[in-house]
This record gives sequence, C-alpha cells and structure tokens, in this order.
Amino acid sequence: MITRRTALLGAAVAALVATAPALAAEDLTMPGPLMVVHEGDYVEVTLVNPETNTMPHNIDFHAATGGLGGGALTHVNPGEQVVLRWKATRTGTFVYHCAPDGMIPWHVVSGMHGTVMVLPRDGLKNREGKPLRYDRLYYIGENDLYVPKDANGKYKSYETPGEAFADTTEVMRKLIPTHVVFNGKVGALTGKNAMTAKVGETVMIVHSQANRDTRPHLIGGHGDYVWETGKFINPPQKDLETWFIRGGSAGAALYTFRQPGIYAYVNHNLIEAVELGASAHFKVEGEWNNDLMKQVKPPGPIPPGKSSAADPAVQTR
Ligand SMILES: [Cu+2]
Repeated sequence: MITRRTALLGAAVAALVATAPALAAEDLTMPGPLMVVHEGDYVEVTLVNPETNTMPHNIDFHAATGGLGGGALTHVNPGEQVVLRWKATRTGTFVYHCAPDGMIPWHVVSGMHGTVMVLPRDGLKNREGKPLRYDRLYYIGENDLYVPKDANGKYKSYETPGEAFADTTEVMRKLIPTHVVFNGKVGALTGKNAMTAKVGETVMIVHSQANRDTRPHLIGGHGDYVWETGKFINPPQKDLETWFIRGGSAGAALYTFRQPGIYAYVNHNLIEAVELGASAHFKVEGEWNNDLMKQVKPPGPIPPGKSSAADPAVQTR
C-alpha cells in the first residue's frame, strides 16, 4: 500500500518570527501532522515549498532508510516540490524533521518536525504477546522555542525569517528555551482545547520531541503500557509514573482512564511545564470510583489535643 501525504513544512518557518498572523492556513501546523501507516507500506510524500517562502527545506524521516532519511533527496527551494517514496520496514513512532544544510537546528526548533507512526500488521502487543487496543489517539509534538528579545526584554519580530537567523542562533546557543510548548503554542491542548476521554476508554498518547529531551507525566494517572523509545518490536514497559522521550525521538503510551476529572499532562520538568508552557489537559467524563480515591474527611480544624507535637516528623511551623 502507498500512503500519500503532502507536506508544507516550509511555511512553518515564518512561525519562527512568532508574529506572523497572516499564516492561518490549516496546513501550517507546528509540529507537522502525525502520519499513520502500516508496516511494509510505501510512504509517498510530496514536499511543497511554496513560492512565497524564502528558505530551502527538506525532510529527514527517522523511519526511513538511506539518503539522510530522505533529506538528501528532498531538498526543495521556494517554488519547487519533490516526491519521495520510502518503505516503512520498522514499526514504531519516529520523528521526521527538516534538515537543510547550515540551518538544521534553526528549522527544527522553528517547528519543522512531526511524527510517523508505523503500526505492526498484527497489531500492538503486551509483553506476553496479548493484543493491546486503544479507543483514541492523541499526538503531542513538543517544541522548544528560542525567540530573541530586545533590550527591554520584549520579544522581537522580524520582517522575514532570514533576518531572525543571527539573533535566534545566539539564543539557541545558550540552550535556554524561551518557550517549551505542546502542539505549537501555550494553551494548544488546555481549556477548551483539552483532549477528551471517558472513564474506561484507553488513550494512546504519541509524544515527540525532535530536538530536546522531555519527560511526559500524566498527573493523577499512569503509563499503563509505555514504549518509551517508541519502537513496537520492543515490549512495552508497565505502570510508569513518568517516561523519557529522548530528543530526536517519539514515544507512545497507553492509558485506560479510571476516574473522571481534569488531568494535566505535562513535561515533568515542572519549570518547563508551568513557566514555559509544556502542559496539556485531558477532560475525562464518567463515574468517580471511591474505592480508588475518597476524601475521607474534608479539611477542618485540627482537633484539640491532637497536636502534631508527638510526632516530630509531621510537625510544621
Ligand atoms: Cu526547513
């Protein structure tokens, strides 16, 4: 089977400028789309670099074999397009990213990356070889951004992506991101954009980071089955609290929700989650299970004579 996709990665470079409201086309996503194919499929990708762009682009598919993952055969200048076909011989979740000579990291941290998921023909399996299924799939593409600031600490904007190159490179070289976001921006997956599920449903979470390490954590839940390195031929790990996605890879986790509520799904470097943006929400409907958790007594005054003085370990001042 041939899976055909058209990728418009290039235009996302303007997002680097962070102030380009004209870019509203639905294809211009950051990260690029999750492409789902099956083991043995031929994946045919048309990479379009619109005339209005100013940079060359290409795609390195980590799932592909040879030619810089396709990067050597997909180099297109503005006004050009190219068609690449590669065979999906390995199963799992794999990053793809732009990689033009001389500006690879700049393009990657500008959002030009995504994930291919190659599903095994005979399905996902647990350690014992029993089938694993999911009801919903969510893709979270994490991105570290390095947006230059002016002398007053205000984020700078530029007329063209090229003009931002030198300043952005200077910020990048310090390795301190100004933003760490899921799916392109702060709030892309929170509030009214929250991911949804029902109690009893199993959710597959594919999480990629094309440049930098991250450590997903579902607050109040777990990773029931986690392919931390994202490669389905390896048995999934069980019952993880936090998992590790190496920069330049994508991982996959399955979780069956057992309680309703709002769950935060974060990068458990909590500074990156809370201060820099790497937070998402799951909104889960269903019945609360008191056996799993119950507030036995609501908060109230400490009863007299029950001072914590007897137990220094719980004494607080
Ligand atoms: Cu590019």
